[in-house]
Amino acid sequence: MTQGTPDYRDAGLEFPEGFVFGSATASYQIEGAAQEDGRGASIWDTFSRTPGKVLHGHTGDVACDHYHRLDADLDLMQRLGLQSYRFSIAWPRIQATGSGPANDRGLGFYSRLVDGLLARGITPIATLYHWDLPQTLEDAGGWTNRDTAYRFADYAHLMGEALGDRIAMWTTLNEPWCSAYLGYGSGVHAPGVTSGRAALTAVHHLNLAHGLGLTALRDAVRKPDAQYSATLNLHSIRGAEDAPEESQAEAIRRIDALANRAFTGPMLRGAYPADLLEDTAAVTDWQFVRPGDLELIHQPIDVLGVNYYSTVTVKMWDGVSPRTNADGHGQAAGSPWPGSEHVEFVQQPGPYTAMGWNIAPDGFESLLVDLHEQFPTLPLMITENGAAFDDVVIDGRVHDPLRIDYLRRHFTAAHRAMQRGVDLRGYQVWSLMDNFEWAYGYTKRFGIVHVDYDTLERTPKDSAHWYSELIRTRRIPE
Ligand code: IFM
Repeated sequence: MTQGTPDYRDAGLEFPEGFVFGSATASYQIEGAAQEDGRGASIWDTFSRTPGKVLHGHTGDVACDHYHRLDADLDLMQRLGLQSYRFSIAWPRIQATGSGPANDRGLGFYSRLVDGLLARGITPIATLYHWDLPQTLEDAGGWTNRDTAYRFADYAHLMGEALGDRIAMWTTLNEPWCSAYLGYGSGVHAPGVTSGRAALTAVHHLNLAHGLGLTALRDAVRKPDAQYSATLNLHSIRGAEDAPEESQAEAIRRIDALANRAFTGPMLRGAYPADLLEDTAAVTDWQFVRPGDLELIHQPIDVLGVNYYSTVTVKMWDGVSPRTNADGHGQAAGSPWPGSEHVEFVQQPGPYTAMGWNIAPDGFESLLVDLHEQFPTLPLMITENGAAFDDVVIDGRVHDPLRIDYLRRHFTAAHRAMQRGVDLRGYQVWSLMDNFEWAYGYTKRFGIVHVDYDTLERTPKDSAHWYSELIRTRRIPE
């Protein structure tokens, strides 16, 4: 914290009635049962089996075995007092190859999940795409192929028909930044492509999938009060103080264009930012944007989902200091910043989580306030926030004071943002349980519930009890 910055440990702050407290997970990270009931292969099945891509060769084959432990996990959510549960649907469970009729056994699982939530008084929030693209679609080009957006719309329609009578809030995509830039740019995520042009092509087709998917959902859903959203991991960007002001401003503008406005522009304003097109002109001519696409993408949404973990600090590379990749996503052969590879991500002051990400609740508050200023009438929902730490079970308990402190400070930041006028509707803590953390395999624990990967036993951590108390009282506990 710099001098004069609050420590974000205010006690007793109260959240308003109607604010929805929940927790989040994603299909590939928890379900397991990777070959069961007609599920097809996803790009993460392929990627995790490719030597060297995921730490220790971990895969999602078993994960938390949530697929087989559904009822017990639902009971756990109820015991914790969750008011909402944000989960994602594995597209290859519904359409093994990414097209064609829906697989009834796949639908059956999500139908039981939704019914189980409703029976326990927990509001279902469903994400259609949290990175597990059917491998067959990737074989045809994945998100670099325009057709994938149309396949996504068909899948969205199937889900709207099947669950549209019960889902309270739909999210089209989770963090398309990761799908595009980590999947096709740096290659640290599936499918592991390293091409700036492919990454930007994927950005557009993901945006198109969002628009087409929303339209298809709206067409199929028979629940008039259902809400529609997309979830973005918007970057909270700071300038490196040791750099000249122009260097900071230029670096911030470039990263903001690639990370944030490449999505908020088309989705919320109906246009790609002119500076994004200029910055990336040497990488692509954006001819993949066809006439009429922006109208298709620019669909009304009810809520914008925001995922926040930490900040990034940038300056223009001065040719002297070694280029670091301190953005928390690891070193990679390719770049996740097409056209702006000369922006330097500098080491940020701690403290850090086990991911090496800096803990910065002030960056959270400013991101929310900034979003509200840009889109004053758009309600927001925190669809992910949380932290990984190296937790251990001792005598049946997991003491995780660092996670409690992280959550306390970020709930405080969210509350402060609300005091400044931000229309924040709820908060889904990442994650309900420890799970498969993508390229890090099972080595990073984000859960408020500990999972023993040998026995698959669940143990609520101290943070889970702390969160239960927050939900029960609507006040940040002392
Ligand atoms: O685990 C991920 C999640 O799948 C997407 N958002 C960030 C989390 C932590 O890295």
